[in-house]
Amino acid sequence: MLVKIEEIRKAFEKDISSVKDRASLEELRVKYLGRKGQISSAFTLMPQVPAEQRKSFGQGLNILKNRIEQQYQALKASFEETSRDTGRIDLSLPGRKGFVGRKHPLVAVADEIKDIFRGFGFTVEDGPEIETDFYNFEALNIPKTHPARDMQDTLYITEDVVLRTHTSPVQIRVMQRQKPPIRMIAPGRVYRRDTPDASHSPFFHQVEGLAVGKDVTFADLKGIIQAFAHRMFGKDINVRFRPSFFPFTEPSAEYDFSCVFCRGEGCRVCKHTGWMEISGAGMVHPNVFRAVGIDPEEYTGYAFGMGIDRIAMLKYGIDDIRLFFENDLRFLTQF
Ligand code: 2NL
Repeated sequence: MLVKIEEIRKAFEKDISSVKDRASLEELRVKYLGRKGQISSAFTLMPQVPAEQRKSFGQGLNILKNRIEQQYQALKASFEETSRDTGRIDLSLPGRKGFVGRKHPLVAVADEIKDIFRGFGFTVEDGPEIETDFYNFEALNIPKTHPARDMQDTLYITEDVVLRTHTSPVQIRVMQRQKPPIRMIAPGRVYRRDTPDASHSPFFHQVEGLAVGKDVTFADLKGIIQAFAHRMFGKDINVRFRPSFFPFTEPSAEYDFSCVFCRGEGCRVCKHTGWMEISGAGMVHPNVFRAVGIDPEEYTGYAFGMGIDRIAMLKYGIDDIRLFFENDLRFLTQF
């Protein structure tokens, strides 16, 4: 009958050597250690074993049962260990790509402009997009007869309430509540009554800057605009100022940057002038100071504007402002 034990041992050795996964290991356990498995059924043969062999048969079968148990447990443990990297979850596979959002190009450019001016010691301020006639026009020395006040150009909510046409009202509010020195920018959305085309949109984005102090000069204005151009587009960009007129500045100027595409050589984009118009600037008009209770005999200041949409179009080479507002993912995912 000891031959029977030897048969089970050999069969087990053979079977265990072909176990490749958890399923075949489980089959092995059922076959040898299960309730109706090889070991259990061998024990049921005990009564037929001759009395003198019964003891050693029982002992031999118990030893075999323990060995099978041990080998089974060892193999099971080794499967559990390797399952961490080769089991059902393969951690070496590349992850599934999630949809990650990104900054809208206008937000990216606005953030860049804000960072540059923060570096020059300017604060970043904001204010309401719905303004009264006083903040949007009157305090800025814009006369009642000025074309900007025309229903053709401005979006009116009531006779006295408008969608702001520039971010200047933010500067007016800061000057009302804060004593000079002031160095600030006001970025934000502005509105005009315009029919949309490649270069017009009924809303767009502007940054205005303002510096007020005891002896702020036009040279300071030129220095800041020059330094901004260098930071934004590179050290080889030149800046020029041309005389102009605005009711809220005196003197007033328009300023140009050398073309960011041909770097001033002349190309199709700059119409072979080497220059690109950016916006306007000037020294704050005494009437603006009077409207906010700052003494124009004691203080001077400069102010400037720039279009965020325009700068973003130049930076990325975009030829239609409407692309910024359509939110077509084919456009937005390029940035
Ligand atoms: C432009 C460019 C400009 C200002 C904005 C300003 C603001 C205050 C006082 C004086 Cl509170 N000026 N802003 C000045 C010059 C130009 O924007 O071309 N606007 C028509």
